[in-house]
Amino acid sequence: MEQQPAQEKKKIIFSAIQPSGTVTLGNYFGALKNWVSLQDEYNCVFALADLHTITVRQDPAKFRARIYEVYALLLACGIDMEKTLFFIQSHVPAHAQLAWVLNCYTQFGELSRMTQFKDKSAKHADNVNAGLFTYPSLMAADILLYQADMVPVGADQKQHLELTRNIAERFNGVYGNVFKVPAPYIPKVGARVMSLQDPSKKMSKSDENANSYVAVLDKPEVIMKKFKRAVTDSEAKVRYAEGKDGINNLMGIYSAVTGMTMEEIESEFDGRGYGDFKTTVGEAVVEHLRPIQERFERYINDKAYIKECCDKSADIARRIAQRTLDKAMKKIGFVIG
Ligand code: ATP
Ligand code: LTN
Repeated sequence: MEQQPAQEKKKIIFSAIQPSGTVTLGNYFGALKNWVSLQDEYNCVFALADLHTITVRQDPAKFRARIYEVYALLLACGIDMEKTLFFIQSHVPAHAQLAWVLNCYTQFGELSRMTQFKDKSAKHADNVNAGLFTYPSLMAADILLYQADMVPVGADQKQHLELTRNIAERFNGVYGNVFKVPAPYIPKVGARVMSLQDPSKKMSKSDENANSYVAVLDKPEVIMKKFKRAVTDSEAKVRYAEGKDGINNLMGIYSAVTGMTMEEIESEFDGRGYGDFKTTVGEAVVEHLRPIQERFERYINDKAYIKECCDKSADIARRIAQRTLDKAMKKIGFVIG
């Protein structure tokens, strides 16, 4: 048998989150918790995708505060600056530059087929801007600049990743091997958290009804209140079954927090009512989030530290990204200064 090289090179993972609202339990269990667990096995590159966020109009003061908030929260969740590159997208100009280049290798028809574009333009009919339309080329630039092997994304972003692969293959087809073609990363355990008010919809930070989501930074009493108000059904039996979306969702959350299986949860609540169940789930979530909230308080009150983390990681990201940008531009025929 062939011997493995002593130092197998770690694969590169890229992902990003937008500072577009308060981070929810859905973002946490669906994405962030998974990011944290990937940091040992992979070379992780994570970005705060602030350039993407202005495709929807933002209030400047709130936007600025939200960028710091989400950055500090990710550190509090366990993103480790010693292992991982975690930077703010707009601090690395190559993202916008490569996005422009890739726009010229992306077809109008391809962008028109993106379901997120169709959904968001219906939702913000008064502001269907060109950025909303070319959002996927910027996302492709994010990923391709770091030669990422894999990209963990939720179902809603799969189509964008597929387009990224097509753009990369098209570019490579013309100019040779410039970009690594990234694969989707399917997490071993992935939780899809549904809205507490309408469990047929995913929990979403942009939902107008704040009772439909639990924010990672919600105060304990708010979390308890939201769980108490969660929509259930009239059977009054804690069991995982079709047609019991509300209870299934609460069981999913409880399972994500405690690591218990559905069967274990069913037997814990055998003979107990929904009120009791909701209180237990709420308390478990509060306890799970408590250390994250405590760490968040420390980080958010230490702006100097946050700034230092952003600056350091942006320096490194700029170097890596520039290398790929130069390579791509040289191939096209640009004169590199
Ligand atoms: P918006 O409401 O603005 O669309 P969002 O809450 O859906 O925002 P995104 O910023 O689009 O969140 O997603 C960030 C990450 O969180 C993505 O990887 C996405 O797949 C994941 N995610 C978002 N909502 C959920 C959810 N309810 N369950 C599991 N994962 C989720
Ligand atoms: N569009 C993504 C955020 C995002 C992203 C990326 C995810 C921006 N660039 C690159 C993966 C890879 C979202 O809104 N969830």
